Amino acid sequence: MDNLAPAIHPPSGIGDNQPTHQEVLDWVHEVSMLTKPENIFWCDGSEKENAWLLEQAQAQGVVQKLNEEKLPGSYLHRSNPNDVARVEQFTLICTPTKEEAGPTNNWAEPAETYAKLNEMLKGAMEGRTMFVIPYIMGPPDSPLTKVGFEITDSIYVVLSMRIMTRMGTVAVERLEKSENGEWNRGVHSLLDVNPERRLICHFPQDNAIISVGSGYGGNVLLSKKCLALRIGSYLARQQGWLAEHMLILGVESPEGKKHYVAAAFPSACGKTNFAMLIPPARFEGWKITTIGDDIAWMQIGGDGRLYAVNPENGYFGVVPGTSYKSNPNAMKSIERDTLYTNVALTDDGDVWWEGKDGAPPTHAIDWRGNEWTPESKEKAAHPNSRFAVPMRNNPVLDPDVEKGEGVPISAIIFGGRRSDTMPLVFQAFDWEHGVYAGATMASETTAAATGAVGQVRRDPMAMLPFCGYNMGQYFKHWLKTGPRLKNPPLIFHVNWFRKGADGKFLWPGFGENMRVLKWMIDRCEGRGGANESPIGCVPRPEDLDIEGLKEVSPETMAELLSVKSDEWQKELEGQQKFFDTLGEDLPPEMNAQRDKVAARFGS
Ligand code: OXD
Ligand code: MN
Repeated sequence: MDNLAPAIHPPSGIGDNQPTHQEVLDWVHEVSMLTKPENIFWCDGSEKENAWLLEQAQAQGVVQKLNEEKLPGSYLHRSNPNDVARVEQFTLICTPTKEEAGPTNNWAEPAETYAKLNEMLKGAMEGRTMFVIPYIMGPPDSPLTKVGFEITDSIYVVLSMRIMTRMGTVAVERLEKSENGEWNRGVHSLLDVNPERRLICHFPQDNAIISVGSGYGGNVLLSKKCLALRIGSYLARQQGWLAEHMLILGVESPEGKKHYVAAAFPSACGKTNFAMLIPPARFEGWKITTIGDDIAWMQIGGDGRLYAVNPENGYFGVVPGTSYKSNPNAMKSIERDTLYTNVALTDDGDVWWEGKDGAPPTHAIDWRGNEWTPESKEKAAHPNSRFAVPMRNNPVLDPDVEKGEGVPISAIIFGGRRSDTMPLVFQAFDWEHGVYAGATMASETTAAATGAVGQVRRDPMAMLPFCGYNMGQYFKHWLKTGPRLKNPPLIFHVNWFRKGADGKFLWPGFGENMRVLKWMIDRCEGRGGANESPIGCVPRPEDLDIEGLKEVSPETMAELLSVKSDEWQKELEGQQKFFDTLGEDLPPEMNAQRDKVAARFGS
């Protein structure tokens, strides 16, 4: 754990790469006058710096080196047990008016919040080192790329940001060349890692973030959820692009025809697995490649298509359940250069988690640092334990991942974790209907955020915890984007998680999802049959290639693709209730689409 680790003093040539940009210098000076660190460490992202920081982090017990033969270049970090997930109730959007943040966000008045945070940050870094991390989000030569600076007193944050972003001199250079001078100010302090003093605050108008009291990735790697999604979505609306909680993958046919697809699923619904999918034997010659596993920034290209970049440089994935069965490419990616958080440590310096291939170890140290055996009641790894790994480790990384203009998107997929109601897949009739399908997305909750697990909650476009402004305005921005596209992507909705009467999943998921993806690609190419149902175009069983998929009987297939009127009456009521909470900003098109579905059901 890195709570209150004392200051570290680098030798000359490390930590002294201070930029000359006056605004950055003034801001760092101001924060240091408030937080009173013992020293300031200017990060440059170099190998030399990283090696030195890793030594210090080990000496301070912040990370532990893992077995070099089994997991070269890999480390384990344990977070404070009270600090293992995002905290949505303490995540604030601080816009001048409450209305701008909208009813789905926790709003706080900016001036009052700054005052409160300044009070909390007074002297917060005394006796400690303040790190300044310059980073960019996006490929170095993309017009979408954004510059950020994060100040932190956590060495774990520095080590993680080096994996998750393009960090160091590249950001300083980009800022020097920038025409609009736009850059994000992020301040993070662990304080005393006290849940009572934990706040993740966003100031979209100031392009600023202040996060205190947590050391958990989603709350403190300010590049990711805070900048790339919450502030990003706010900037995207102003600047006419889209910042979305979506993976991006490439699908290449044996003939070499390639499509790119972006997909939004709520946290811990298998985005990383889907982004690295290995097609089953039946699809020999098909290739899936990854552009990104969590976030997509998309803009309209000169040809009127939607183009996407992945702003990140690494993956911050959920570990439990990752195995050679569920995601062989992730397993290969995390064999080296990986920073693990809150997994179990085996006696030979390897890592273990529930759902890993093979038998559990007979003895391990669990994520809390306690002795663990298979008889223990506690989990060995926390359900939201994570890996942070550079994307270049991914064996199926797409060759165009660094392309500044991005990759053209043929299809957008929305999906959630639903035991019933939602068929395996359907296609929206058009862009507006697709926006409604995204706006009404719902999912059963998981361990990626604190709170009850397993309850259905509406999570429009998987952005409920990440939209930095009013959700109704966000839907409007989506609605406006469609007509600006000459050749818009088709929009689909999937559900890998439907269950039968026995409570078991009906669809095997993982690599077999290729079969559904193939149908979507067929639809993009003007092929692929479907039935027009009240909720959209649903494939008939014969439209999906399920050859070789023995575990799915014709009855199961029929159940998976069924659209049941009684379930949908309930669903439409749930949608209505959600829409009602969005108040006057909800675009009328959303209720109109809902009414059309009801009318198609004849109600
Ligand atoms: C994540 C999340 O960590 O969505 O990606 O919670
Ligand atoms: Mn996510």
